[in-house]
Amino acid sequence: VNQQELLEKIKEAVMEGDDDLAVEAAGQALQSGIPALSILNDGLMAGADVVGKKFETGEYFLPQLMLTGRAIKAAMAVIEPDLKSGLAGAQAAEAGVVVLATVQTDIHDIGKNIVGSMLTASGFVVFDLGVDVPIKTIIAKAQEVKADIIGCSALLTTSMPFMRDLVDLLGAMGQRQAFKVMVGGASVTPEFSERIGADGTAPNAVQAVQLARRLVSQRRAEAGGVA
Ligand code: B1M
Repeated sequence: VNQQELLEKIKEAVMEGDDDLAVEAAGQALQSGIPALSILNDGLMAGADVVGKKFETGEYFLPQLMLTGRAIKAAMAVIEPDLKSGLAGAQAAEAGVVVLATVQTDIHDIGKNIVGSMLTASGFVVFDLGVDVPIKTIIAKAQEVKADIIGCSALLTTSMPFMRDLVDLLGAMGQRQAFKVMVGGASVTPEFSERIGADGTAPNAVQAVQLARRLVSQRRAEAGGVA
């Protein structure tokens, strides 16, 4: 079987919501030398996209969405160690403090969890508040732990406006400069991030780590060049 076929097999396992097959195919793909990030992006997320579209058009229903979620989670357990070790140089010094949450009304957490675990593997201290978290709770935690970054995830377009509300609320509290705000999730685009006044977004967990590193250096430079 060639690598393209293996990625296709992963995609199909996700589409069928078959967690055993997803685990088996992810393992085979790793063994054949496919990078973990490609398994995530071109296999798991590609399959999720197809299921999402079929759900939208009424061809699939909620149970299929749930099985797909389960299959992605199962395959993630296989590729996560490789994803983490692919991250260049976990820093000895604390890379930064991140408060992470899926915003209120949204319970999707697979992507957020991957981002959280990649950040942790890269030396960040991550406070993961879970799903459906009110923006006030997120801000309060960020203040409590003196976070460098507030990271918000949302997959529902109806949840995304809460990210804008969070940025606005920080502004109203005179706290906008206190934290960098990073947003993400399947429908979040760089344009959206800019429009709501966030500090950036990333399409996947590896790029989220790179962004977080950039934001922390910016923040430390702004705070007076103390790196
Ligand atoms: Co839901 N769902 N779902 N779902 N679901 C979507 C998001 C949807 C796009 C499917 C579709 O119709 N096309 C659609 C939203 C439509 C819209 O808003 N326009 C949808 C819907 C409608 C719903 C319900 C409303 C269905 C219903 O009940 N009628 C319901 C919502 C419940 C709620 O939240 N209140 C619902 C429920 C569910 C399940 C619970 C069954 C399950 C989630 C299980 C779980 O998370 N524990 C589920 C699933 C599995 C999906 C799809 C199929 C896959 C999501 C996923 O896990 N992807 C999804 C379709 C899709 O996304 N294409 C869909 C894999 C994951 C690795 O990718 O989360 O994008 P992702 O994360 C990536 C990047 O986005 C990025 O890095 C991650 C890793 O590389 N990233 C960040 C994520 N967060 C980041 C934060 C950052 C930076 C990067 O900085 C802080």
